[in-house]
Amino acid sequence: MVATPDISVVVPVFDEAGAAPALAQEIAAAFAGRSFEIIFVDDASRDDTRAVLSALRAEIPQLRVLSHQRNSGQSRAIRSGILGARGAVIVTLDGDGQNDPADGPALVDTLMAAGPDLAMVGGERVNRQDSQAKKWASRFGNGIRRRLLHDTARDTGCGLKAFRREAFLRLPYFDHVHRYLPALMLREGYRVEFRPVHHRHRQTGQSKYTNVGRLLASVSDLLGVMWLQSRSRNPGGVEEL
Ligand SMILES: Nc1nc2c(ncn2[C@@H]2O[C@H](COP(=O)(O)OP(=O)(O)O)[C@@H](O)[C@H]2O)c(=O)[nH]1
Ligand SMILES: [Mg+2]
Repeated sequence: MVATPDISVVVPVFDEAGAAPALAQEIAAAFAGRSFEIIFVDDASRDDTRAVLSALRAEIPQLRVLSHQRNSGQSRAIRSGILGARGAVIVTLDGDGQNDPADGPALVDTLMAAGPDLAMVGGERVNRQDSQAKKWASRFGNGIRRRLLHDTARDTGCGLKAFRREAFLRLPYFDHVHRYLPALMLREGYRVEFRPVHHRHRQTGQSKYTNVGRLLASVSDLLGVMWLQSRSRNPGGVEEL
């Protein structure tokens, strides 16, 4: 393992024993030739996820596995991974294999080519491979969120994102915060950009979210983020004399 990698790829997983090994191999192949680590965060899975990932460390030297004692959700798992990460650049992607790791390096390159004011390059799923009901709910939710928060994001549910660890650490945490990273980074005074990425069918395992569950959570989350925005003041830079 490299001493201090440039890039930490963080993958939240809950009951993804079927998808995780192939995904870890794909990530290692996609980032080959770069200085990176891969951090899978097992969120107290009920299947073999933990054991499967633990064994895989023998094959993939860059792989680290963090494990929650209690299930705490996708946002918390992402946060645990980022807190434990050593890279200055974080790449997140879903643990079910629906994001294509091969899209990751281009997001990182776009981020690194810009100045430090660009905090994040988020993926936007093109030709999304989900049920019609999920796509419809997502379009509806994204539309409302964008109108209320003015976060310029068309697809915050896309798990594939590259961002600066330091910028993430400045943001507040709440369950499902991973859908509000663009709004919260803009609030902090950063810029965010988006790039089209591929999307694939879920080959194994089951979706952990229902449209109704997501809708209920997003009502209070939207109100909470609007409150955060209303209470934000920005000094436009801090100068030491
Ligand atoms: N750590 C953690 N990850 C989760 C949880 N629920 C979902 N995920 C992960 O979040 C990603 C997206 O979830 P998924 O069920 O595929 O949602 P969908 O693609 O919108 O149907 C996958 O990597 C899941 O393993 C959870 O409770 N904890
Ligand atoms: Mg999925």
